[in-house]
Amino acid sequence: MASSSSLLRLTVLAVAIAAAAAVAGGADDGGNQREFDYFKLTVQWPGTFCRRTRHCCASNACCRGSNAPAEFTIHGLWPDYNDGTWPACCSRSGFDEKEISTLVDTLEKYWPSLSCGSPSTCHGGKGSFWAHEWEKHGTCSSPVVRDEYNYFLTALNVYFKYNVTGVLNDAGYVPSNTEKYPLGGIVSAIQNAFHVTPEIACSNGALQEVRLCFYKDFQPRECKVESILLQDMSLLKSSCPKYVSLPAYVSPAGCAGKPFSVFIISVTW
Ligand code: U2P
Repeated sequence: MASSSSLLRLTVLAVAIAAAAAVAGGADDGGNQREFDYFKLTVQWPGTFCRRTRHCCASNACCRGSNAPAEFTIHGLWPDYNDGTWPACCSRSGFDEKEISTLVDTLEKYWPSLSCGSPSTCHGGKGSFWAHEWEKHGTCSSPVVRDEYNYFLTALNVYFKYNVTGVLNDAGYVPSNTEKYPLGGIVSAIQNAFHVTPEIACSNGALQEVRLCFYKDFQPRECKVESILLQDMSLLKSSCPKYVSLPAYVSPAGCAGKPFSVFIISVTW
């Protein structure tokens, strides 16, 4: 018969193994991650992002010269928890570009990669920006978003419906390499349009990302529950100064729109 101290040791071991499995869930099959609470659509500003481009490549939309994106583009549609954390890598369902072949042209335009790097995917590899977003976030979006195709299509639909670029332009916040705009004014413009407060992220004083949150039926909601809002006051603590820039796109030095001219030739012929 087991002594009470060995029973205790076994219990402690079992609890430790269970806890480790829960933390590691994202890296494995993700089966033990609980269902998410809400969605967050994050859009990024190419004018800010493209300033950091050091070299060009065909996969980087910053390198498209005059055809580079002039609107906010999608970073991702992320399932999140109310406590400010999020699940990741929820299944072994690897990215398959064939499944979204009918969406590729639209995704190239509105959900392009803004860098040449290959981000990590969930199971030890590297892949495209889309592969990263699907494996890390898309796989955690069920049961609302059933499969890869539906995940990308849903993100596009929400992005088109909640047009951050249009709202900011209409409020007079247009790309400029000389102006600075009040962060409060930008937030108010989005609040007035969508009746929720966005999260805003900046890089070196320039607006980099706008994040909008949604219930699972894609009605807009606040990103954080009130108690968390009070705790961290995400806006006040944001990476943004009181006045932010919205940089106009400048072709990255040394890129000279090269991959774009290759693209033109293939289209013309
Ligand atoms: O903010 C840095 C990175 O953390 C991930 N993130 C952030 C907030 C959130 O609500 N959910 C979330 O997943 C993003 O990771 P990525 O998709 O870029 O790998 C975000 O960029």
